[in-house]
Amino acid sequence: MPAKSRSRLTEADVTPKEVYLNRRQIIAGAGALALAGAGGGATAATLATVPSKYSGDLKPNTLHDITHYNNFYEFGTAKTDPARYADKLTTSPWSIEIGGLVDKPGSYALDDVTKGVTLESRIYRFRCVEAWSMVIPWDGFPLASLLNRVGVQPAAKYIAFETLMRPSEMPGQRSNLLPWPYREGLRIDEAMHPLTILATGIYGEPMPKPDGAPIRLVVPWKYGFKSIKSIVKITAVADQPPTTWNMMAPGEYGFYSNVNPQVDHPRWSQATERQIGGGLFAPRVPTLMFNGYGEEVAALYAGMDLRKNY
Ligand SMILES: Nc1nc2c(c(=O)[nH]1)N[C@H]1C(S)=C(S)[C@@H](COP(=O)(O)O)O[C@H]1N2
Ligand SMILES: [Mo]
Repeated sequence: MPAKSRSRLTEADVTPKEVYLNRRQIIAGAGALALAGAGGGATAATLATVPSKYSGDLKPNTLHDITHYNNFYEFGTAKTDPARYADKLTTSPWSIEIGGLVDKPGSYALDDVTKGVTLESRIYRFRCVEAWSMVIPWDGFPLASLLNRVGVQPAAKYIAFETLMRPSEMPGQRSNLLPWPYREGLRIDEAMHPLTILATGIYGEPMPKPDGAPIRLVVPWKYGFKSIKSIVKITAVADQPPTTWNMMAPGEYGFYSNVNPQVDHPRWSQATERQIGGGLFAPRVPTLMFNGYGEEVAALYAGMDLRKNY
């Protein structure tokens, strides 16, 4: 289980600006300038968000942890590379090409995607396939609401996503570390599930660049790599789309990649996880089936062999 709050923090405690500022002031002691650089949102307007019933009673990691321990290979493979290099990324203007089997295909400006949308504060567990975890207070909206607006056609069985390809600003893309652009995909019922969000912020501020500004996917019951960052393309398709880590190592990273403590990665156990921010001597904690979201999502996989469909 993720750290339960000793002081009974809930989403109501992290959403208000005062609390957020308190966190920032605490973090400020550890380097306010570095934070502003990495976060990129230090002077931007606070987003208006409403609490969500999906947040539960989780204690979020600090913004410093969330923006300085990242996987974003477009900026390098070290956990600190995104904090060092992502500030160069231009995130405005930004548009998303929405196409494939939809009624209203087109290139949508980010403002049009978010206009009139209510942002919710979703405090989610986040479990990387590398067996570390965090709790992140995302601000976002259901992917389903966007998909419904563009009208997904019945023939569409999957949704495919792509990250920006811009080697001039993303130094990792100058090597062929991964087959760029980074690609991910969901089955249509997973994409439409209310827990699946497009996030545009964290802690009430615009999405920090190391976390996938300006807009990224968050699928909390799956390993972190499914939650693709800095999205520029969303396509409704009939067949299961190719996805980056599955292309790289199909025996290690399946298309589904649901968090599952009973199915080990070929090279390490998935039974437990290390909580980032827990300190050097914090014991590992058990990993939960579907990352603790089984009540909401287990039915999506009824009758499927989760060892085969890992
Ligand atoms: N475009 C892109 N998206 C990505 C990645 C990446 O390298 N590139 N890394 C993934 C992995 S492995 C993880 S664990 C999460 C990390 O999200 P965070 O840095 O916001 O915690 O982003 C995922 N999305
Ligand atoms: Mo990951």
